[in-house]
Amino acid sequence: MSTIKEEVEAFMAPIRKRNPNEPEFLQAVEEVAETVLPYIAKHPEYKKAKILEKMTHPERAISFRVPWFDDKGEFQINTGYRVQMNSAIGPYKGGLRFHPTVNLSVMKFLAFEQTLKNSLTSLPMGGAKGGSDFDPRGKSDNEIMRFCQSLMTELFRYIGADTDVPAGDVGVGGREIGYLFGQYKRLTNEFTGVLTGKGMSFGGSLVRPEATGYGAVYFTQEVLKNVGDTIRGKTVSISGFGNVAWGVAKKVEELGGKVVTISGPDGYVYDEKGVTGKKVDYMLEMRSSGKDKVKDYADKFKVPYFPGKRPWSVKVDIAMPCAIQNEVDVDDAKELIKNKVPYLIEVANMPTTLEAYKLLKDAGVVFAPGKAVNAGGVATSGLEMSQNSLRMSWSAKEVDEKLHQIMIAIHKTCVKYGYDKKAGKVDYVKGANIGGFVKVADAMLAQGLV
Ligand code: 2IT
Repeated sequence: MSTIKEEVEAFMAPIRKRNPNEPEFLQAVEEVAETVLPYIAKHPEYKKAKILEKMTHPERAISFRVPWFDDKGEFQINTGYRVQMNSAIGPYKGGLRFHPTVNLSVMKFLAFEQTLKNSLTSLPMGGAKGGSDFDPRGKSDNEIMRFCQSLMTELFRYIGADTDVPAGDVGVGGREIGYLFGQYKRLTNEFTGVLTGKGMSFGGSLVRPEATGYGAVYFTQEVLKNVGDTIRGKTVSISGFGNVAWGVAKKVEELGGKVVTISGPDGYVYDEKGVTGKKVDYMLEMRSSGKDKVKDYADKFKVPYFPGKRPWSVKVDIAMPCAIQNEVDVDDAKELIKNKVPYLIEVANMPTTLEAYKLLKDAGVVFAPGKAVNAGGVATSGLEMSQNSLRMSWSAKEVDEKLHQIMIAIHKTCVKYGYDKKAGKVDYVKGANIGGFVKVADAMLAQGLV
């Protein structure tokens, strides 16, 4: 009998060989393999059909040139991507990211995570991700528009309301979705629900802007409830100050908790009194300024600012990384453990390195993975698709209630597949990975060798 470690190594060896120089993708696959392989061992039908192996091959990975003129009239070129990972349970679905760190590895890890995440939502959505290494920082509105139009001029031939439905992610918000939608409509002469996160005047859904953050806090509520605890009175550290961090801050305040940090690429701010009220709205102002830094918050509200630092050394009750992959490393994990932070709730996609996760787990920190916690964003995109198909729109209350129920159900799924009787606690990583895997795997089995 081989150990789990040996089994994971044997599984990973050909994947490493096939995907050299793709550390993020390999990291995401390895984390899933560690928990799903032992499950597959008890389900020979998945093993025989090589379901998990197949899931690591994108069904299609597209990369293309995106030429555009900047405001000085200079020629600029970026790379655009769309990785269509898995369409077993529905049309491809997942965000577009504009960020200088975007490359094929990042796209593939995100598309792989998205496949399991979308399955967890219980809605019929396959997994995809796309974007570009374009850096929106400091770009004018016209430059953003020209870039979006050029990207869509190539992307439009691969997507469609029943084929692949992109949305926003880091660096892509309502403004970018508007420009992308306009160009798609112009090229195809069709007004369809081909993108989500649209403006309210052209098919968007209420609560979609708040959904990722709200969903994350609803999930956190369930995690706490499960151990007889609540958010009321808890201090929370968050990283980032974008759309997701904003939604988290709003909901934490509403439920009586207190967010005490936000961060940007320039450093973090510590606001002992809490990021509340007008200060939450100011996050949006900072975001739309395009400056990508949080020092302005510290200057405006006269709170301490720590340049070049991440917020994980602050002693809090709940740490919620909301920014980007691998933003919590081994040193950060040691700080969190030293400060006895009881909960690490991932809100970004894979914000914790594999090594940091293992340290936190061994130290008994309750750890919830991004693919479960942040699924409320894409779930509400799924609700936007439903509304577009119905040619109707639901009230904010209706959407919020559906979102809340979906997050409660995802938590239940995590408990179902992740509860460890011997330890008397839930392994959320295991629960989310197996819970997401099963539905996709069953659909893949049923559809044969495709
Ligand atoms: O990571 C994510 O789940 C997203 N960026 C949202 C994707 C979507 O299709 O709404």
